[in-house]
Amino acid sequence: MGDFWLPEAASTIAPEVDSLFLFVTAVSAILLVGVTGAMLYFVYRYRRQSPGERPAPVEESKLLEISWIVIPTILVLLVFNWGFKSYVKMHAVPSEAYEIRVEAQQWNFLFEYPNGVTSDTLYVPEGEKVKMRMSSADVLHGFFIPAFRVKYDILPNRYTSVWFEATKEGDYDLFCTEYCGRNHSEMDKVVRVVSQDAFDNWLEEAGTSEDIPLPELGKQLYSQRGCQGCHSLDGSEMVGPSFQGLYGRTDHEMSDGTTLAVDENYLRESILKPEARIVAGYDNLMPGSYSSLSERQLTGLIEFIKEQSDKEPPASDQGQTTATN
Ligand code: HEC
Ligand SMILES: [Cu+2]
Repeated sequence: MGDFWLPEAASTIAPEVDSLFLFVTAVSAILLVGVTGAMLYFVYRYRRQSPGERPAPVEESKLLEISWIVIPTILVLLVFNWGFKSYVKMHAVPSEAYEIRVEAQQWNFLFEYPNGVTSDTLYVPEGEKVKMRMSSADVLHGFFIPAFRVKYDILPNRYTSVWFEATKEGDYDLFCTEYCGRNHSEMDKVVRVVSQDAFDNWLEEAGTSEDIPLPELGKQLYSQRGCQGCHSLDGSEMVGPSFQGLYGRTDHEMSDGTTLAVDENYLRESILKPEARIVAGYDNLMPGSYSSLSERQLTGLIEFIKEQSDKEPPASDQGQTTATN
């Protein structure tokens, strides 16, 4: 368990975060002591000792001036470089990561695994990269696992994600870190890190529940909600573009000439707000009525569309569908 100073470090990124934190703290402490000490010494050393005394003229010292510019600059750039590298590592989700869905709502977290199992304790296998794909059914929430040193906002109307690799079996805390209403303080859950075998067993056992898996749900909705009337799965053109090979495209052209990468947020927007961006070569004919789909139905459709593609997801995984010219 942790100590008075920091919580236990139980993920691959944690030691990196901690060493940077310790470095910044140590440098700050040294500077604090140095500056305060020099100040106190000068107050004593140069105090006025007789009523008529005036300060001696001060000579400029090039060496001193250069050093108090250069040394702090080096320190600041060091911290920037170090922090930026860790930041990139934390936010570039490895493509092979195991994906768990997080649905936050007032005041609960629900975790959903690829086979459709849902649970309110987050089970993760030790030594495996895990990606959390998160969305909120209502307001802004936060996702924070102190022992893993991961923290990210969960937003309504879009996905955000974090990833981590747990290094030690055990139970850890998970909190919401955005004030989200009356019972915000009750939004705490347990993260249970178990061995890969124990995880597989748990998942299989829990899988005997009657919840149907997301892609299966998406497939049902695809026919029930009429998508199949306008979108084929085999590449053939209908009123709308085919879903075959759609997800993961990085050069998807819009009617205004921009191209974008097709990720989950683009699919989400295309279903909820079809008028926001029109695919090149098509008309704005898609009904705008799908905004009434539940979060789970929407995710099901997106998972189903993803299954129609064998492409890797686009590299930018932090939410934005960036349009470029
Ligand atoms: C009446 C026909 C119609 C129906 C029904 C329809 N769509 Fe569409 N859809 C379109 C058209 C036309 C476009 C292309 C124009 C645009 O981007 O708005 C489109 C675009 C899309 C896109 C973006 C495709 C791309 O290539 O970028 C997605 C994703 C999508 N639809 C999903 C769905 C889903 C899911 C359903 C069912 C819940 C559905 N659509 C039902 C006509 C339809
Ligand atoms: Cu919350």
